[in-house]
Amino acid sequence: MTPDLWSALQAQRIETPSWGYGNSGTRFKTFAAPGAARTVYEKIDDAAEVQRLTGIAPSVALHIPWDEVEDYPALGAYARKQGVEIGAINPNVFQDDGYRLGSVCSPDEAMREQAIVHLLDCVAIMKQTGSRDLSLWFADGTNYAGQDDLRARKHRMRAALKRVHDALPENGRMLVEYKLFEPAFYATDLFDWGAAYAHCLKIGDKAQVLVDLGHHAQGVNIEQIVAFLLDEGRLGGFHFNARRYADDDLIVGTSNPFELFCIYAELVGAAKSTDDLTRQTAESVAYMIDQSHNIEPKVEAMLQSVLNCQEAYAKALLIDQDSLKEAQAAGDVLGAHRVLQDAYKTDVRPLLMEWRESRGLNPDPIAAHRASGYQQKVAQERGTAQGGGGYPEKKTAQPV
Ligand code: PSV
Ligand code: MN
Ligand code: MN
Repeated sequence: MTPDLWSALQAQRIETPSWGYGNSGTRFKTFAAPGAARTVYEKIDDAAEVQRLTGIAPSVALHIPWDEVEDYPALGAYARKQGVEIGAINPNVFQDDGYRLGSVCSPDEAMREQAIVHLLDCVAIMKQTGSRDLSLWFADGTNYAGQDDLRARKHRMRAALKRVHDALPENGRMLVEYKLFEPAFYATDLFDWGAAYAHCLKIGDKAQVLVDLGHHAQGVNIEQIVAFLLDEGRLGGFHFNARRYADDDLIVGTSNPFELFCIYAELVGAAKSTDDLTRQTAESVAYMIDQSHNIEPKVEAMLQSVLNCQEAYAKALLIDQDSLKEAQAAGDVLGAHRVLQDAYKTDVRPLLMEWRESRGLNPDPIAAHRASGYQQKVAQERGTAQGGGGYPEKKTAQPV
């Protein structure tokens, strides 16, 4: 293994989401899992278990108010004691009854203000937790043509984003997430990367686009979006997960391993770019998982996701960049493709085992987790909590 490859693996980071450790489900049923985290402290404990075993998941994203506490510096200290940091802050402007017609895009000015106040409260929390990123996802949209004025809603979104942007801390960023549909089924206010990007451009330098792998139409080339945003200096981060149909939030890389590899290939390429903006953008990307589990054991599922990201990244690092450029310049269509395939088809598992051993980690984190008794221990201590903890109401509605 070359020193470059070794240090790149050493520097890889994946942030796990607090909401992935609590009970969550579909709108038909939430299956209560023995040992599922019930509080933000237990979510941090689980995130710390993932970090202990993988060594590349040193932070956990919070969702407010699900993870609300009185004293954030104390929560940060608790997290650090367990071995992780508090990462991105995710506001929640989609669960209050008043948000029936939207939050920052609602036709009701009072609701817009309520949403903006919550977003600003979350900026204040970032300052206490030392978080760099505010991750913004809005459920705003409409269900029927004519329901609301689409241009007026765009203006309301712009005004809200601008206010929040201007309140961000010096080195803070807002990551603007888009999603094709759901819960709105006619129009979503931030419906695709172009809409998010256009807002970011007008709002300011601290606004960047967040790409959630589950938020696109079938067949969309996500790696091309990634390449475009990297080149424009506006790729802020990822929410990694896997999907087959809609926003399935499944374990990363399970149904889309080649897509995940191609995304990492773009990031590796951009990190080597001679263009300063592209390179710096690639270096600042926030790699986060956005996943929620209905039937899977939660910590093990998160481990699997982190490890799949590591494998995809390791493969992308193996791409022979010189041969790739040569084949591309020569117009060698399949030669160039085979350079990618060579890397993709390499079994990197032995290499990653070697890397883990060199860091004093168990070469097989999943087996180590299973053998550790962690799951049995938390099941005993925490019992089987009914209902939420992750997506307490959002994904736990009664069957329709
Ligand atoms: C809803 O689609 C969602 O899954 C978004 O991806 C957010 O990032 C996440 O919930 C947390 O609010
Ligand atoms: Mn997301
Ligand atoms: Mn989502």
